[in-house]
Amino acid sequence: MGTAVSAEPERARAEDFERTIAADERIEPRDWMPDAYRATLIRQIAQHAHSEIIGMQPEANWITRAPSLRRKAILIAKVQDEAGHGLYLYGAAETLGASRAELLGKLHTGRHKYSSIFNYPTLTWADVGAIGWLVDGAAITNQVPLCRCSYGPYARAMVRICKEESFHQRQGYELLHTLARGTGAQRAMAQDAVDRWWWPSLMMFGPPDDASPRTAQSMAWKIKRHTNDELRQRFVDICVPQAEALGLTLPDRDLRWNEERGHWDFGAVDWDEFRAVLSGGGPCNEQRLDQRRRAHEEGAWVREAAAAYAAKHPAGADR
Ligand code: FAQ
Repeated sequence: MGTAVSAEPERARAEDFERTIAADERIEPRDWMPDAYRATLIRQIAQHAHSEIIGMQPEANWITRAPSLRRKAILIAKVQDEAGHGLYLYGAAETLGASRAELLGKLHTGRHKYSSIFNYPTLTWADVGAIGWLVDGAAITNQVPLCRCSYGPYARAMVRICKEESFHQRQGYELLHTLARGTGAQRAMAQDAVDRWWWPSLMMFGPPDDASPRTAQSMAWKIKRHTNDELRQRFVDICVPQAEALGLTLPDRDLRWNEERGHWDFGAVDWDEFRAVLSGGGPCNEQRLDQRRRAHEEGAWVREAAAAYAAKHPAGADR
């Protein structure tokens, strides 16, 4: 009897959840949700937030060496935007009951992943352009569908993030466009950057569909709207004509228009490299995490001062 009484509201709440998902409406923080849905969102949003703040490092490497004041100002603004994206995303994860301190702890101890792409080095100024064009381009392709994610706070954070990412993508494209029309050495630098960033950008979409353990359930919950391979293909289709317009080549001999499919065929991604980077063996994994931990430790006094200020001035007290 006792079980029947407590199981009934539980079943009704689960049905309500399923109805909301089926109707393409949003789940909000106070709504009931299955534990696994909550855990999946915390995992994905946290990995995304970590990627934004770790992703500040490769580009920040070029702030002091940007070739003009205008380029420096643009780059500083972009890197600041990435910090803001991290903030919105940690905020969205907090609505699910995961504190920022706990999530950062998991990043710093290697228990949480961040995007594989940020474990590659930025060797030349052209890398800033290649990151904007390809990495932000891949991020937008992946993230625009997340604006329709079933979890309200994540979907709303993504709307603003995508607007900013689209500005980032254009600045990268414009930077490469300038280099591609510059001296022979500048053109060669742009081409070299595209050669190095192309394949890692394709890896950003995650493993192929037949090796992606999370996709089926995340699509059933309408967290993901497309599979990893669908989005990877969309990205390739967008990039090929853009590369042509830039006058740069993509480093893939198998790129060929497939009339029947209406898409570009492309070569095999090196999934061994992807797995190696994910398990800590990329060129910069160690450097990125060391730098992140150091920044966190050096920022301790700022967090303490902010907490002391907040304790003295409770929200709304001075209004
Ligand atoms: N790197 O079954 P799936 C940016 C993990 S933001 C590392 O396919 P899922 C902006 C995956 O988490 C870039 N790990 O998993 C910017 C899972 O791990 P787990 C970040 C990866 O979740 C630009 C396991 O492999 N964007 O760039 C990667 O359904 C410039 C199995 O994979 C987001 O996070 C990878 N590439 O699909 C900032 C977008 N791929 O937890 C600065 C939101 C997969 O089971 C400068 N996230 N994994 O141990 C997503 O859309 C999804 O989580 C996917 C993966 C598509 C990344």
